[in-house]
Amino acid sequence: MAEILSTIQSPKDLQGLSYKKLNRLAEEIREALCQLLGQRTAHFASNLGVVELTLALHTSFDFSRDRLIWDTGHQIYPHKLVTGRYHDFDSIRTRGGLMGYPNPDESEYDLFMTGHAGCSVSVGVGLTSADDLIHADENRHTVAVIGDGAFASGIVLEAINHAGGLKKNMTVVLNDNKMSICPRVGGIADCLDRLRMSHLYTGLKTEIQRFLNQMPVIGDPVERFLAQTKDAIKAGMLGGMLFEELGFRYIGPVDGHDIRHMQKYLAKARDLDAPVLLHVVTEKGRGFAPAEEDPTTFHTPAPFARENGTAVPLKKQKSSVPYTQLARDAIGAAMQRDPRVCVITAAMCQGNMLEPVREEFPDRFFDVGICESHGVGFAAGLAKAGMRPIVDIYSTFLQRSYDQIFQELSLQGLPVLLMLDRAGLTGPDGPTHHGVFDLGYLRPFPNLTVMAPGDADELARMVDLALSLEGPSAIRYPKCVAKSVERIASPLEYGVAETIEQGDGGLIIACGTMLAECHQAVEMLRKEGLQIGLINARFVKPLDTATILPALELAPFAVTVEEGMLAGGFGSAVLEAACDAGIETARLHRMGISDRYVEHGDRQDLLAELGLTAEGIAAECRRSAAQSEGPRPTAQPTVR
Ligand SMILES: Cc1ncc(C[n+]2csc(CCOP(=O)(O)OP(=O)(O)O)c2C)c(N)n1
Repeated sequence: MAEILSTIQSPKDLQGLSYKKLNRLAEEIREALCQLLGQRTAHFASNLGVVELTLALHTSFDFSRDRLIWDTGHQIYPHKLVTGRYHDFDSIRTRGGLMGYPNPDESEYDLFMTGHAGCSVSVGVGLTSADDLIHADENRHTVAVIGDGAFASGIVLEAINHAGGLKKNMTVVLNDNKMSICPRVGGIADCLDRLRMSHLYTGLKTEIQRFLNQMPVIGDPVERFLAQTKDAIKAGMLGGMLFEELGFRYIGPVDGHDIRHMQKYLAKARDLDAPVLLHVVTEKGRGFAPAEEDPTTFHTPAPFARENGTAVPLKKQKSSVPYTQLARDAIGAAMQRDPRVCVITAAMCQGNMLEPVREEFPDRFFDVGICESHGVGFAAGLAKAGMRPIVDIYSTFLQRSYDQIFQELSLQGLPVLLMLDRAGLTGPDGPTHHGVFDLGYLRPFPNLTVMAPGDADELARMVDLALSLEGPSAIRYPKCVAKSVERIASPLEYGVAETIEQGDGGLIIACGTMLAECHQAVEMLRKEGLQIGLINARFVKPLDTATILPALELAPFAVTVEEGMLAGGFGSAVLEAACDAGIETARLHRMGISDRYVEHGDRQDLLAELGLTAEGIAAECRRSAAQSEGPRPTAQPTVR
């Protein structure tokens, strides 16, 4: 089936192809995408939507010298397929295989490793400016491709402001498919909706048809349609003028599935002496009916088989409950109990599994779009006025809000709860998405309580505790099925760790859900005759020095275990506390992620490579036990 695609070694091979062949190639690319989704979870609907756009871009420019930046980068699969990676495509998102995002190590056509939304225009402005200074005679052109969801990020508006002022020629292709992962939100979304209705859009007829179908039956639909279309065209022109006022030339809306049409406007954009916003209208999920109908589910669907145009899930949904769901349930329960509690997501309603909460509490559910920094600032305002906001954002994306956590939350001491989902290794998305920096970036704030549930049973209790606090707090939990660690659990008390096992052969201090692996390691070692103590830290800040330090002092060795960067992390906190208390630290070993980026791959495989499994932890204990001189004689701990 991949008759043409299999012959494309580089975009240069696209140059001689007729439109008929390019359109056939588009079909083959879609087929390759569908086949991949039979094998594993991957980004799907966004990629189906940009097939023609990708071909138009690569036939209009030579990106071995011109510059192409894919914003976010999750829609890069068709680009990978035509830039020499067709034969490796099956390996995408697997350990050692192609990355699911742009990766400069894979191809000269991937300029930046991206993964977080909103970076493309800033980077593009930088490239354009440098090319003007360094490669002035080479006439390189920069193109940033950005979706309408990412387009509303604050950083994009900052970049547009800058580019409009610099007035240098570059092209921002706004890929407008009306969707973020969920339907896009906000005033810019409304503005784009009206722009889509303006006269330049060649797909207007279909749009009219859809529009009429959606009209309520009261009144005369045709009359109402005409009135609204007139308004839309007027507003559309004004919307275009908005970009013009900002210093951009606005072209569009253009049908993003018409290669010839896009080539025409890309050439126009290249030749204008100004930054250009090319507004391209595409359909997310294009070419596969189930994805067209439900682009949210098909943003990153689980593997499926195609049967008569439908998608049949291949794997049974896991029946076990992930931490994300426990978090969602705890949030919902808190909102049920307390009308001051509200929840904020940054375009990740689906990923955060918050749909039922959105349904039940529409007034207290806020999707701020891909605007994490605004989300935290917004929460601060809500808290100041008396609400109890919960900001539910993936660990990696919360990094975007660092200054708001500092200025608007911590400095004000406001009671906002940050829920850091996907904290730890996230698996196939890779280094752009691993949530491994949070402990390092949250620990320095003096009044921020930082918790990490040791197991399934602690998460909801931590949410309740956090909501009872008068200051800011954070709870981190990973992307995995929630496990329970069998024990008689002690009640959750503020700032108090839980001692699960006593043992004079050594000590493990577990941070967060590493507890289950640590617990298993203790059991394995016990069978070998090594009695290891186990502490479930529960609190990263404040650290329970009253429990941890005496145990540390008595133990022949101690190991801290965390799913995150070692620099500034939980182990560092223990090390600092020990050092401050004058306890010898040579026998304290920290397990976690050393000074490097972790690649993409199956989460469990990645953890195993890092030694963050029961076997790995047990092995570290055996090594440490062998190095230590046996139990130390000190009877009295010096710190209490
Ligand atoms: C800073 C940041 N927040 C959240 C995400 C998660 N995310 C990945 S793709 C996506 C939707 C992007 O929508 P859009 O830009 O319109 O692209 P589309 O998928 O519709 O083509 C989101 C929210 C991210 N990658 N980066």
